[in-house]
Amino acid sequence: MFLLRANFMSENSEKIFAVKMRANSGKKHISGAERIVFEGSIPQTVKELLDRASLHENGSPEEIHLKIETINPKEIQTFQALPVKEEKVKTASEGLQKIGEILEQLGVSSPEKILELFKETYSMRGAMLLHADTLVRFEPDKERGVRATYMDSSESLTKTLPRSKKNHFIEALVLATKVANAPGIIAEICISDDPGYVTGYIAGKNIGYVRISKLKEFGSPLGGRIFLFRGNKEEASSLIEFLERAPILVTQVEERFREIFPVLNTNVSESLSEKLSSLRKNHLLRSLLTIESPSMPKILVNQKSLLLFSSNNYLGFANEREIKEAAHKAIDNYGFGTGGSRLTTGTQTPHIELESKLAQFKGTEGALLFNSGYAANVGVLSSLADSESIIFSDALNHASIIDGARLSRAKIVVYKHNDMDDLEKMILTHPAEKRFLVSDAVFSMDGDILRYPKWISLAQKYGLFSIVDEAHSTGVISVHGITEYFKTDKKPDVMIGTLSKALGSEGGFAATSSLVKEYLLNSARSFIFSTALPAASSAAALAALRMLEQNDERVRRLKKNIRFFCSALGARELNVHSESAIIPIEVKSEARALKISSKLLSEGIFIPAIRYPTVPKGAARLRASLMALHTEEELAYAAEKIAKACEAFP
Ligand code: WAQ
Ligand code: MG
Repeated sequence: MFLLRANFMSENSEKIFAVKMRANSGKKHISGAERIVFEGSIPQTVKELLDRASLHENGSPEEIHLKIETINPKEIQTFQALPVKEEKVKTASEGLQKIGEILEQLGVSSPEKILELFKETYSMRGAMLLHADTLVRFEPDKERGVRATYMDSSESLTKTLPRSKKNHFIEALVLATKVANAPGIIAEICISDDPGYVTGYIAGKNIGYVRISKLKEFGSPLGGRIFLFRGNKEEASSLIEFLERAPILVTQVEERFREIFPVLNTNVSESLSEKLSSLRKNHLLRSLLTIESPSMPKILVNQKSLLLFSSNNYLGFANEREIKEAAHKAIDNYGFGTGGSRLTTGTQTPHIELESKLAQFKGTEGALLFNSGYAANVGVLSSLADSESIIFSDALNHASIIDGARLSRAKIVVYKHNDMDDLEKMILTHPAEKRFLVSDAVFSMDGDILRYPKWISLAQKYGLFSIVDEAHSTGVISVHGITEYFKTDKKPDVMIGTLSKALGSEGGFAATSSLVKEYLLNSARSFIFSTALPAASSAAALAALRMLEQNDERVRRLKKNIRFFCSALGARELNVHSESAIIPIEVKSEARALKISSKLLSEGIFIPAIRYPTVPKGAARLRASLMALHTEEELAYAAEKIAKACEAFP
């Protein structure tokens, strides 16, 4: 202790400062933190504290208070961090009971009464200062409580640890060490007021820092601190003086930290929660919606009926009697799980039947099933292209194409969205032995259609291996997809597709030549290392393909709905255009998109807000997708509500 003190003095060319930050929104406290640092670290420290103030789960602050004060190095006292012991408990009451037991060991006669007093600490900014035996309170200001302050870990002086990350444990240990060393204190009990933090502690000079894994229910904002002491009124005042004035540095905090947290895990989870708060702050946090019914125009959410404009079940096949019966029958004949990957023991008759049907449907020599459209793109691109290849990829291609291209290690050349001049320029300026051209047939976020005739002629002119992803085109822009839509015989080398959208089932596929199919079967890792889809999925898709070929009525109804909906929106001055079932309504800002979408939700219409990173920042939109089964009344009603919601949030 003396050595360290001498050290500060010899370095007194550099002054020492306390830097404190407190952020609030009106009367609501949002966050607070403090540091003790050398003068040179002030800018960095201020930056970290400001970042922290603006990134708190409690909300964004209206005011941030910063206070920077010099500290007399001679007054600084140092204490070794309390030893830490962990108590894992299952329930909060078990945790509180642990505290009761420790208090009894300390000779406190009424632990339950003390714990009950936490009800009163809830609204306090500081701690309750309580006589351990008489339970008399000694805070001069009972609403505020007593605050321990002017303290930090000694490491922050000598190292520039990146400490912007909120670390409950480090800060609590520093505070607990100061409090435990205060004259007359016998223990401190702490429950966080943070709804997401249920770990708390009891600490004292004789008991150390006893970390208790659960002291309250997750989600509860109840918390507080109670300092227990023994002494008279005068002793209480000098105790308060010490807590509120004496500058303290705590040594060995990092060491304690490493003792209880495996280094990596802690850093990872800390950075995860930071990333999540930043997403929340930028209106980019996602969560799940639970639907209690089939994916149809009307769905049940929380037992409430909603109009759904966000399903890829374009033709309604996901809930079609004939198709469900085919799946039931397959379950009866083949069971549900397949028990193996396709190359080991997972191939059953319906897989083979479906593959040959898909080949016939797409007019290719063969087709290979994958577990999803995503798996198909990833598998096909990563196995066909290699580090010597170039992949020319549309700027708005789906994430699964991007991921597959990245996995292949090929050079990726991105050309402007649907811009055939730019594509040709890129082709001319990027020579390579093996070149691939890949595009969505219908772009998933904009709903526009690939300029296929020009695109395929460029591929053929320059000898590029061409891959089209037909996820949103098959059964939508025409029965068979993009080549039929443009009435051309020129086929790409591979057509990727999905069974999970218009076909109402689950899985993906690649329709291609026998040669490519055989190669994929031997090398596409997402194919090789996945358990085969249930036979029921194949049987359902097979039934859907048959229905689709027998009668294109659903496709025609879907197209009619698209035209009707676009003109209903157009009549209300929302200019939208689409020939696919995806109809984007631009709203630009992420916050506005969320507001409009939640207003619509409150009116019983589900249209999701699509935000970064799915679309570029500032290009947020509502993305309506239509089904053949929507009625004109439903479409007209939604168009009216959408237009009104857009007006309500300009
Ligand atoms: N001095 C006195 N009391 C304080 C102070 C302070 N500097 N700061 C907060 N309090 C009081 C106030 O009433 C709060 O409502 C309450 O304590 C809880 O504060 O090992 O996050 O900042 O992982 O919410 C415990 C860490 C974290 C356990 C505690 O406290 C662990 C925490 P919070
Ligand atoms: Mg808190």
